[in-house]
Amino acid sequence: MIECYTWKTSNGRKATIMLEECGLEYNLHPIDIGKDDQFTPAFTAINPNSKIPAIVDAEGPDGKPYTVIESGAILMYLAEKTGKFMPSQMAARYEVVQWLMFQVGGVGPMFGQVHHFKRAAKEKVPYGINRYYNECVRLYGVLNTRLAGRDYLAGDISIADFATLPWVFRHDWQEVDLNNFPNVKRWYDTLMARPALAKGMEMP
Ligand SMILES: N[C@@H](CCC(=O)N[C@@H](CS)C(=O)NCC(=O)O)C(=O)O
Repeated sequence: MIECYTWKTSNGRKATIMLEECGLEYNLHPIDIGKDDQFTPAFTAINPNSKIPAIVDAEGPDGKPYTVIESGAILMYLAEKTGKFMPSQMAARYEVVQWLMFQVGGVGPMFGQVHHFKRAAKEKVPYGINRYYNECVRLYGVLNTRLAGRDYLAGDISIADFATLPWVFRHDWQEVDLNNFPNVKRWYDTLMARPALAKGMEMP
């Protein structure tokens, strides 16, 4: 059994999407980051970085409980555990890893800053809003080009798609019109129509 500590955020949803898509059994532990649950001693014992998501796999690699923090690492761990959503052939696998890293190092942090400056910041900071919004729109353009003539980001559907989807889900928060990125929109609609993925989005 897997214990999943998460909340209804873009990073948090990656874990439940993957658990649902893999058909794994798990117990959901909501960590309400709005109420600072991430700073409790019980949770920091699991993730000393005080961020969701995190999982604890009772049947880890050596048959012992194993903790995984960082959403990208959780996706890779579950892909390796199940043999799903990441190819074994090296070139294909690294294509998935590249687009996973593109999300973890680019889409996540930049889109996250757009959310902050447009929605959360107590003062309106035009420099911050413009800087991150422009980078966000640029990244949508990269995704749109990548998805031209492709169903998914890297070969078959993979953890790269599961990592990116919950960030694109917030296009309204980013004030980005998906109609301006038709390949992203097609990809987004295809993924959102998957029952397991939709359940993973709802779970936290
Ligand atoms: N690099 C981390 C980032 C995780 C992260 O930023 N999680 C946010 C929610 S999306 C969080 O826990 N925020 C609570 C806080 O910063 O106090 C990952 O990918 O798992």
